Amino acid sequence: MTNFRQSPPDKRASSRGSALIAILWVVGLLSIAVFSATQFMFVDLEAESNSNSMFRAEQMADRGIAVATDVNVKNGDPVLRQNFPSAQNFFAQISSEGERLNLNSLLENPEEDRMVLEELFTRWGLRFDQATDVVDNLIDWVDDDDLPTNLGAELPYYIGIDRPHHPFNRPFESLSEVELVNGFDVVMAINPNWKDSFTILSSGELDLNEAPAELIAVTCEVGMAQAELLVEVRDGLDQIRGTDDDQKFETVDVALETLGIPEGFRDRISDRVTVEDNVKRIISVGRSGDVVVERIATIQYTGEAGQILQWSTRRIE
Ligand SMILES: [Ca+2]
Ligand SMILES: [Ca+2]
Repeated sequence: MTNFRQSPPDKRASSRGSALIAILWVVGLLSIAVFSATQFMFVDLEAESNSNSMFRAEQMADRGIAVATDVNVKNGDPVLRQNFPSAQNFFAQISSEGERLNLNSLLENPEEDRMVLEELFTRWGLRFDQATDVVDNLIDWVDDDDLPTNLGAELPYYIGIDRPHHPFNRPFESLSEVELVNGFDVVMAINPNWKDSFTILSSGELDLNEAPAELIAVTCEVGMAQAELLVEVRDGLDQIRGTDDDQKFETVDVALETLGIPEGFRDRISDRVTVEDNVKRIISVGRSGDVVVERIATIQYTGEAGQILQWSTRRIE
């Protein structure tokens, strides 16, 4: 009897137990479903927040460019660095496009100016005969004839290597085109950052108020010690270019005198240099939260009016 009486409650307990397990399963499955849905929602929200941050960072960078394009604003002016709520800020810098060598200008008068390129390439580590060959090829790429310069490469040579549409026989339209020139790969191999020394957007001359010592030395046909001395004088006490204490040269003649070039030799150099290029490069970095964007605008000024020559954007962080 005792066993009989005890038996039904056990069955009820067992069926209640099974129901409980079933409910726990359902709750478990629901939790997984809710968790997954929430996860999808988080991923969506995160993607939306990233694209918002990207948009805001670009807006910040644009503000920097807008401020820096005011011709009265110079490097070091506090307006070029501004902070805003919600971890948003920008920092803009202005530099002269003439701080680099204008490759098209140097190839316009190869008789006078080819030595600038040969000197630079040998300084980077090419043998003189290698440098001469590369410069011959560069000249032939842009000159409008089909006659090889010394051992240069013109149409017949490129046909021979199955490139019948080269050379272009016109000035370079981008620095990427330079990589197509026969033999230029030796320059790229010896200096992968070669593009940092060149431009095709400047007015033409090297800006002695902004160029690095190496480019001043090869352009002005002086030693590195003389070029470094000019940079030391120019960059002021803090030795940083683009700050308040810079000693900018007012005239090319004064700069060439500082380089120790005798008066009689200055004429042949002065065509290659300037102390002010009206083409400026503005680099503006905008941040919104964790997203950082760099915009570069190259702008040509006529008086206070600027015309954008090139515009690029990249995400840094
Ligand atoms: Ca040619
Ligand atoms: Ca030629």
